[in-house]
Formats: sequence, structure tokens, C-alpha cells
Amino acid sequence: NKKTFIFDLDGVIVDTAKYHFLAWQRLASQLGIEFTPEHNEELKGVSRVKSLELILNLGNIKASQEEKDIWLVQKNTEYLSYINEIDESEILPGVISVLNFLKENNQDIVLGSASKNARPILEKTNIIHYFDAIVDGNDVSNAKPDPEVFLQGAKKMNNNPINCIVFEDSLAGIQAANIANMISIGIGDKRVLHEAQFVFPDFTHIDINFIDNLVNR
Ligand code: G16
Ligand code: MG
Repeated sequence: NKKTFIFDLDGVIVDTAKYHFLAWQRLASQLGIEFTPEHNEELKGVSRVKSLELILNLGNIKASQEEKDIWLVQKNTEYLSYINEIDESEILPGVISVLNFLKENNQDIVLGSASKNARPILEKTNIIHYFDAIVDGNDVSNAKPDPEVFLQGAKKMNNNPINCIVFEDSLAGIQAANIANMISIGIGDKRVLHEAQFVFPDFTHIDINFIDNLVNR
């Protein structure tokens, strides 16, 4: 059976978390809220709207919908100013060899991200041509750990969830993959991603034989 390999974007393919951080930090400091890299960890895989709620909670700030909408636009405008400058060099080490191996072996490659900016990021980094389908923040109504994003990916490829393999850097994403009945592979810290079936610190630690076994299992 052909397998469908589903990749999260931020933290798996590219490290855009640092740009999300800079943009959220600018907004937070403007609102008098202290926002640290530790706080930023908790926003990984979390939607833009939900991220703002978490930051406002940090500062005990109550705001109207109008104010929130303005802040969401401001944050995204700043984020996009960084994204406009990125190129292939932002792709995390080891990712391209895995994508090439999957392409050579005729496997499905799908993006499953919470980001509404996924397409421009894949274009800027010159890897959009690898993807047979893209499911992103514009397509889903239920955020991870809800499995919707990954189930939509399987459906687009006409494949059964048991033939799908998910690469994720957030615990919510790993939980989403598990709920979807897919194989979950954590990229990052083993202690954080303890619910994943397999965990690797990054793609350079994944042997191509491991991927080959997933293709042929
Ligand atoms: C990414 C990031 C999150 C970000 C979310 C929405 O998720 O990890 O920090 O808040 O997308 O991004 P945007 O504001 O661009 O719509 P993922 O699922 O790719 O890891
Ligand atoms: Mg992620």
C-alpha cells in the first residue's frame, strides 16, 4: 500500500517559530506584557487567534473583538515582513533528503499545518512542488489536537489513516495524529513528545532505512 506522509510546517520543515516569537513579542511589549521564549514554546502548533488569547491572559488583559482584530492583523503583518525575506536556507537540516527519498519512492507528501501562511512559506523556500496536497489553517475549523487537519490530508490522497505517517513538533499535533489512528513521529524533545510512537531530535537523526521501513511496512 502506498503511504501518505504528512508534515507539519513550523518546527518540522522550517523554524518559523523564531519569527512568530519576534512578532508576538513586539505586540506583547506594546501591551505591557512580558513575553519570554518559554511562553513562546506554548504557542507552537496553536492557531493565531488562540495564541493571542494566551498572551492576553498572561497580562490579564480583557479586550474587545475590535481591538483583538487589530492586534491579530498587526502581528501577522510583522510576521509576514520576516517571511518575505526567507529562502531555502531556512529549511531544517535533513528534511530535503527525506522529501527526495519519498518522491523517488512514489509516496504521497502532504502538508498538515495550523498556519494560514503555509503556502507563501513553501513557495519562498522553494519546496511547494514536493507536496501532493496542502491542508492548512485556511481549511480546518478544529485545531490540533483535533485530528481534522490530518484526516483531511488522508482524504485528499484517498488513503486510509492507518497508511498515514505524521511528523510533528508539538504535543497537540502528536495527539491529533494518534487520535486519527496514524503513525506519529515526534521531531524534538522526547520528554515533551512522550505520546509519539517515535521521537527524533531532528531529521538528521532519522536513518533512511527507518523511512524505508515505514514505506514498506
Ligand atoms: C504554526 C505555528 C504556530 C502558529 C500557527 C498559526 O503551526 O506553530 O505558532 O500560531 O502556525 O500560524 P499563522 O499565524 O501563520 O496562521 P504549525 O501547525 O505549522 O506548527
Ligand atoms: Mg509545528
